Amino acid sequence: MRKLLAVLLVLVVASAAFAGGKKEAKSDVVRVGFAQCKADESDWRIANTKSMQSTFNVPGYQFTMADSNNDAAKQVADVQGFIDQEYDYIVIAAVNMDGWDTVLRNAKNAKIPVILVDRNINAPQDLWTCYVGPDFKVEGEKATAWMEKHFGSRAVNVVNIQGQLGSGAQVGRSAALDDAIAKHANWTLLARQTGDWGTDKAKEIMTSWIQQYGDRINCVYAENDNMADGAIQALQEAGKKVGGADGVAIISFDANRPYLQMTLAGLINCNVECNPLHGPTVKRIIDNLEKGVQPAKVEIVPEEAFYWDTITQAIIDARQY
Ligand code: GYE
Repeated sequence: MRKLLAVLLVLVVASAAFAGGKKEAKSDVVRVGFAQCKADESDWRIANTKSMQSTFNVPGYQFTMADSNNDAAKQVADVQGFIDQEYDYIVIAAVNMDGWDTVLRNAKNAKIPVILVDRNINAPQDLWTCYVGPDFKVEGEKATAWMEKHFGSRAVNVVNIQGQLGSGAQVGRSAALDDAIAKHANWTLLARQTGDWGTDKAKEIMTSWIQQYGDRINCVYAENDNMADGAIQALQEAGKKVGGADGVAIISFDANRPYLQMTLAGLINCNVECNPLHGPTVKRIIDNLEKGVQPAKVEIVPEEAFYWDTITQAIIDARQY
C-alpha cells in the first residue's frame, strides 16, 4: 500500500510538472487573430488571404482568421471574440472605416496590440498600434494623372464602378476621381455605383449604363481588376471598342497578373498596383513587438502603376501575384 501511495504521489507530481511545462509551451506560442473582410471577394483578396496564412502558419504561431463576409457588424464581433479569447495580437482588414472606437478601446484595455492592414479606418490613433497598407487617395491620383495625359483637353465622360461603399479603398479611390472632376470643367461623371469588388455585378451595371448612355461613355473608372473585367465584357458584348488609343478608356486598380495581361493586350489602359502581400510585413512588426520594438505608426507599402503602351511581358513575368 505504501509503495502504491508512493507511485501515485510521483504520478501526481509528474503530471503537475508536465501540465506546468505544457502551460509554459502554450504561452510560447504567439496567438494572432486576423479579422479579414471577405476572404474571396476578389483576386486581390485571395492573394492577401494566402499571404497572411502562409506567413503565419509556422511553428511558434497560432493564426486564426475570422471571415466577416463583408458584414461590418460581424467583423467588430469577430474582433471582440479575439479579445475575449485573450489573443496576443489582432490584425484587421476593415470592411468599413467607421464603427471601431468601442471594440478598439476594449483591445487597448486588454493590452492587445491592434495592427491595421490594407484598409485604413476612422478611429483615434491611440486606439491602434500601426497601419500597413497603401494610400488609396494617391492610388486614385495616379489614375487621374493618366486620364489627364490621355484625354488632354478632350471632354471626359466617365462612369465610376466603386468598391464596397465605406471601405478605405473605395473612399480614397473615389475621392481622387471627385477631386479631378472638380478640377476639370470638361470632365463629367455620368454615373457611379458600387460593384462590391465583383465581376458579375460590374458587368450588370455597365450593361445598363451602355443602354442608358451609349457612345457618350469614353472612360470607365473601375476600382479593382475584377470590376474592370466585368465592364470590359459588357462593352465587348455591346460591340464597343475597348482600351487602346481610341477605345473606351479603362482604369483599373490592383494589377493582379491576369489583368496585367489584359493591360498588355490594350484592354486596360492604366492599372494602378495595390500590393496584397502584407503577411511578411505584419510578421516583422509582430516579431519586433515581441522584442519590445515599437513599429512606425504608418507604413505605406510601395506601389507602382502600369500602362497599356509601356508594359511588357517581362514586367508581368517578374510579378509575384
Ligand atoms: O482593391 C480589392 C479588394 O482593400 C485594396 O479590396 C483592397 C481592395 C482591392 O477586394 O480588389
